[in-house]
Amino acid sequence: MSATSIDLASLGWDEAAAAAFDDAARQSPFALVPGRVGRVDRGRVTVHSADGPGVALVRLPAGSERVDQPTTGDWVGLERQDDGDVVRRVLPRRSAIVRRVAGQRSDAQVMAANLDQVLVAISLETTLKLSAVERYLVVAWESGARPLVVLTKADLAYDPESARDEVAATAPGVPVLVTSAETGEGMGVVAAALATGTTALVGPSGAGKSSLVNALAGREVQAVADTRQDGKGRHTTTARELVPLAGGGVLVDTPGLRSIGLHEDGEGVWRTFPDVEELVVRCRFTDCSHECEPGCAVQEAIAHGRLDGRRWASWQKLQREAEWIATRADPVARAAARKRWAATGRAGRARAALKHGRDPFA
Ligand SMILES: Nc1nc2c(ncn2[C@@H]2O[C@H](COP(=O)(O)OP(=O)(O)O)[C@@H](O)[C@H]2O)c(=O)[nH]1
Ligand SMILES: [Mg+2]
Ligand SMILES: [Zn+2]
Repeated sequence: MSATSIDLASLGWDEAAAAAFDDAARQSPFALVPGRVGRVDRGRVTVHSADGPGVALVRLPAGSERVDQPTTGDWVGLERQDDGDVVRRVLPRRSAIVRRVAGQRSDAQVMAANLDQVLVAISLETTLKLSAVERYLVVAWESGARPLVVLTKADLAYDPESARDEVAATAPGVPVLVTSAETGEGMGVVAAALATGTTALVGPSGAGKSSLVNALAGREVQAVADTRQDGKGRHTTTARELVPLAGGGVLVDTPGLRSIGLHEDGEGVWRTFPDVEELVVRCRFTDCSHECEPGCAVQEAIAHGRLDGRRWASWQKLQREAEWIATRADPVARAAARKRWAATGRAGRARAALKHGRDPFA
């Protein structure tokens, strides 16, 4: 345990965290101090507390499930023992990026917790994959935090501005920033956007996440992949996963956030595709497959160039995937979902109707 005392606020401590900690401390038979989880290893975690970072064992109350285990970004109640610290409580999460590893709910794996923003890093070095942007945005919205897209390596791009416009059109309501860790372009704007709260960086390996963290921190806190001939970064083990920034704000950069899948059939898809959902809601046919019915609002929009066919296909794919994941564990729900897929989009329409305060089954 280091002797330096640090301010919990620099770790993202706020009133909500304080209230959750007071609750947990009152209920616990142990004397607890607050801390925030950085790195997680098997049975041991690195916890940042007022005394600095330290390794702790995890001993949660009986009956705790896998989803209850501490993860990067969690606020925990720490018991100080003579021979080391013990995590006794994981405080309730206000948002989280979750990966479902198997069908059962108890197998869900929480990758990062208590996020205010999710930064989707996309490299401009290679051809833009808009469907990948959409997939990460679904995951970001699903977490309960606000998404933000950062296009990296602008110095290697032929036309960064038109790439930005293309992504902005694909990400309605989401800020899209262009940066280069190499030249420093756009870095001030990103720093300002991340100056409050906790931001997790997601995106493919090699997108430049660790370079972004280092540029923002103003020092080498994350290992950056060696440049490879094929232009792809390779996975490098990272030492720091919770990085407080000098100007405020906390960054979360973990290797686990490179290839996250969809979690469940929540709001992520319609938040990512408000334009598509609106068309689906407007379509006058209750059982429309939106494929070939004359007068279908979706097909009309595609025909008139108001909806990109690529984006429509992307919505269908993510929508089906989300429904499939949500129903894997439950054969009855799965059968119902299969029926719904026969009339693609009905679920989305129902959700959108609910969102607008209408009867989804009217
Ligand atoms: N030219 C250029 N290279 C970059 C930039 N950002 C990252 N890179 C390089 O891209 C590779 C992958 O970067 P890294 O930060 O490790 O990506 P991560 O896997 O997302 O963490 C490394 O070789 C970096 O040096 C940039 O803005 N410009
Ligand atoms: Mg990295
Ligand atoms: Zn239709």
